[in-house]
Amino acid sequence: MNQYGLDNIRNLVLLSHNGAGKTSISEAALFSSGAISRLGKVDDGTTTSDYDPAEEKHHISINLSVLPCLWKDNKINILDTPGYSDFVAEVRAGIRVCESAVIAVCAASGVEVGTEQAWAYCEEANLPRLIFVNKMDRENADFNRTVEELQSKCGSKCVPIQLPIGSQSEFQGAVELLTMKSYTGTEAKEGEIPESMQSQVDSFREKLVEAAAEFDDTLLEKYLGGEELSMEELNNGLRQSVLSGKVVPILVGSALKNIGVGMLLDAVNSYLPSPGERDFAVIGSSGKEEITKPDKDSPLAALVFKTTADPYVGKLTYFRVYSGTISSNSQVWNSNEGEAERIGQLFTLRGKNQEQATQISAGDIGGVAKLSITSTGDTLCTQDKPVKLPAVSFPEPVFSEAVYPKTKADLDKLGSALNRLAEEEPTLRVSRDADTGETILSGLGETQLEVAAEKMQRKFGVNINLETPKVPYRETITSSTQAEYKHKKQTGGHGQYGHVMLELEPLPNGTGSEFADKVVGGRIPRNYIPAVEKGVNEALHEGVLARYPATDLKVTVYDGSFHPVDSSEICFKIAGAGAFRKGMSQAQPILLEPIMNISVTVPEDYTGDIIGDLNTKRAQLQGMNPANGINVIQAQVPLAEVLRYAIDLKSITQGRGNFSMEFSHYEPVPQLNAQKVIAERQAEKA
Ligand SMILES: Nc1nc2c(ncn2[C@@H]2O[C@H](COP(=O)(O)OP(=O)(O)OP(=O)(O)O)[C@@H](O)[C@H]2O)c(=O)[nH]1
Ligand SMILES: [Mg+2]
Repeated sequence: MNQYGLDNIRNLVLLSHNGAGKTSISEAALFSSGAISRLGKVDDGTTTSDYDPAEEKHHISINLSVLPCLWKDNKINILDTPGYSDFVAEVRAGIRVCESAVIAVCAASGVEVGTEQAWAYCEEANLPRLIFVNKMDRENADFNRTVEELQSKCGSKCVPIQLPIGSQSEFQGAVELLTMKSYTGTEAKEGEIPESMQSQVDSFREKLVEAAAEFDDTLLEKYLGGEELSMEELNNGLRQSVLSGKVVPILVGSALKNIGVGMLLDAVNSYLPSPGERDFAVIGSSGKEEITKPDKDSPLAALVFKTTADPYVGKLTYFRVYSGTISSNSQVWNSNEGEAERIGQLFTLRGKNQEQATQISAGDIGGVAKLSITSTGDTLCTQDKPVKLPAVSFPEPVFSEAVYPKTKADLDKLGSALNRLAEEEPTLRVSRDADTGETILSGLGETQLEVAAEKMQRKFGVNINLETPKVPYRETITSSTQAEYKHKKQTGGHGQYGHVMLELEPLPNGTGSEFADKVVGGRIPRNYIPAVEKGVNEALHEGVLARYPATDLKVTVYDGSFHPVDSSEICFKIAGAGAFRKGMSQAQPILLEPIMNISVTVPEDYTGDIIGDLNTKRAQLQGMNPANGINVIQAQVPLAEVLRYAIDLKSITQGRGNFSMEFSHYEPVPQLNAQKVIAERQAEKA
């Protein structure tokens, strides 16, 4: 497979709403091209793409897979992505390293949220693309309705270049509108266009020819002049329109029955760009982004877009070469780290299978094991011509859970396992909450974290439970008071004596705690004051309501007494802490909770639902910014109410919404909620 380069490769990312059939399409493509000899099935867990045990178990894709196949004169690197939104990082990585896309749409469900999302990503990345209307064999499959939905949601540039022959259980194949040839069955046997379809074929062909001619002035003139356009002219016209993003051809088929997938690959070869046809951006030593022509004889520039922990070879790095060539057993320069990296044996990958390669050159995708300094997003290049390729942009984590190891042995391995996990998945973050002491795992959703926990168990042998993170409540006082505590014990010989009088006053929200000393006349000797302060500080860690840290208050020691023989530092520490606890109980203590600034971005239609939901969460609306059909809703909301907001937002908007959140300040917890928190805390401590 080594002689494939800039002109005869297609890097193709498969995108869709979850379950529209990407993995089945890629499996059928591998089978039709002879890359595999047995057609696997998602439902049996036997596809080349979904080889990860978690994918086999859940029957969904979780990881990006690279699936090369040879089709006629080209090598097509199919990048199969997950449709489930928690794994969107894999989609972003796939889009970043491909020149073109195929969006799969289910002929029964039509355009779904994930279809719109995929479309938006392609528009953003400016990717020439095809649409494959899949599952034509299914009950309720309806090609015309799906095309209408596509045209109304994605625009009239979506144009069918095929029409299905039959539908649902009668689905057999397709008529190609440009060539006017009809193909049926898995073997794509050529046959007659069914009589009943003739007028429909004519009218759709007319529209397609118009679209093919529209963006080329000479063609358009010929067409308008009533001249017949040659097949070559039509094909070229259509190709140019697809490359410039003015036309998106719609094809049709059934991946499960392997009908239409061969024709899809033909269309990929005919209409989608090769790596040589797409310039790419590099950031040179000046720091500026420049657009460059790909060239296999230029110095190396390769982007690392994925890192996995492979059970056999260990750390496995996937890269896409943009220019130059990378060779096995060589040395390259990692420009992000500013260090040399040793390259061992290179591979081409197909799902979990690796084939040794001596070189991977411009336009192609490869893998290498056991790199030491390189991580996802880095550029590999040469030391004398260092460049950086813009990295993949990944979304920020929005959903967190606390990680609890099941046993002591799990605890010991936890840190390193979590770090390796985060290395594989750029949207996973590990942190420690200093207030609650919990280890927090953050990602894009509940499913991603569940899968991550399974992976920890399977790959690293670490068993964990995931729990909703604790809220870092605090306590404060609402009135001033004075309190006195005398620690006095007479036990046999040497006694114990410390006597402290404190004044407690509330401070403004967010100021923290202060300690002052107003003792005069040596009523407490100077050398014992630090011990009093230490006692107070220790007591501050656990307030009197529910043992949450006390804050926003001032503690002044103003009097006390001592005993020349029995007093000691420890006695004054005990007395300081005792006086503080007594004072805090007297000073009308209350519970404080963290309030977050939340910003929710949704299509305008969801505004009412979002606000209604936020109202049930004790939120205070701060503002709205509707523009272009999108509304950004800003509010302040207690953290306790939005610990699982990622899940709520997804269910309200079917995944069409985004949000971000940051800490704002602490506020008193309303009485009823406070009682509940205190009761829960007491039960927990007991
Ligand atoms: N009837 C029918 N079922 C199909 C077809 N293609 C896929 N399926 C079924 O649809 C389900 C999902 O297919 P996948 O290939 O896993 O879809 P996917 O887009 O890769 O799914 P995710 O990766 O999880 O987003 C499976 O049960 C497939 O067997 C088709 O052409 N016809
Ligand atoms: Mg899949």
